[in-house]
Amino acid sequence: MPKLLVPINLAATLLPIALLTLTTICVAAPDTTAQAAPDTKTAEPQPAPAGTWETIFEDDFNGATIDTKKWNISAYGRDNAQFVPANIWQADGNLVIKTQKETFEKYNYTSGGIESKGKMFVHPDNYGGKVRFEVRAKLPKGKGIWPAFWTLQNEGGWPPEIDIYETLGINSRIYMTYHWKDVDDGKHKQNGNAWTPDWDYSQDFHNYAVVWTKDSLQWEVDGTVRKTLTDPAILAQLKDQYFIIYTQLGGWDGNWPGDDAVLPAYTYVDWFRASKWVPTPPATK
Ligand SMILES: [Ca+2]
Repeated sequence: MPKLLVPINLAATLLPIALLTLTTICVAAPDTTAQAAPDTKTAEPQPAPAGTWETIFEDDFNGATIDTKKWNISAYGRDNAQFVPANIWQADGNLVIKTQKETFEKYNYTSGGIESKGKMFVHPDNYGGKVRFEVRAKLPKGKGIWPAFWTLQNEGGWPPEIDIYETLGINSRIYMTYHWKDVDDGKHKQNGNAWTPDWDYSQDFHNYAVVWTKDSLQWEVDGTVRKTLTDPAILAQLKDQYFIIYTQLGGWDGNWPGDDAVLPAYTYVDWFRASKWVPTPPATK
């Protein structure tokens, strides 16, 4: 590459805001090394291209009622609880999910959830190759409680599945998992990690997100990457994904049976957003 003729202090000033412009300047500068021996060095690492996240779907949960143009309200029994619409509502700018001890048919507990099947779903192929989905939530704690923000195929079938967060009420870990079908025998496989923050997810709101490209899934908590899965072969199973926000009872690692004394428990979700990555066009002269 020709020698950069921009003073270093000026370059440092411009670098964060005009990398692409600088690249243009670099290429256009007079080549004072033309007579030198060929440069056999390997290419320098380049910064990630600049760009912005643009919202595809969002819900700030600030209205008086749940927006059923965006969400279906869950009303089915699953694992240890029946989901009932009465347990989910909006108040004080949040989606609220109540999980309680209450008999409903064969279930001894009720809880609630929303899901966006047929209403809000994404695939990176339809949004420039890179999408991100995120919620800001405050999650309940206590033995037996199992909140999750996760995705399923809009066309139906399982797996695959992306679990952006799951928590078990018995510990402080954030579980981040991908589920898929083995490419050889079709059996369910999963790849999960549990990250333990130095804060308590039940004490405040935190942001939980996944960035999805055809090559990788990247889990973020409060904007920091906590898990990356790079495997295009198994990620190719993902079709359009819709979103589920709910609180279940159960889980693993001894979280069930639960402790009735921690109920009722409340999950709060401040907002949900799905975005697409839009690279900044190269600067032109
Ligand atoms: Ca809100």
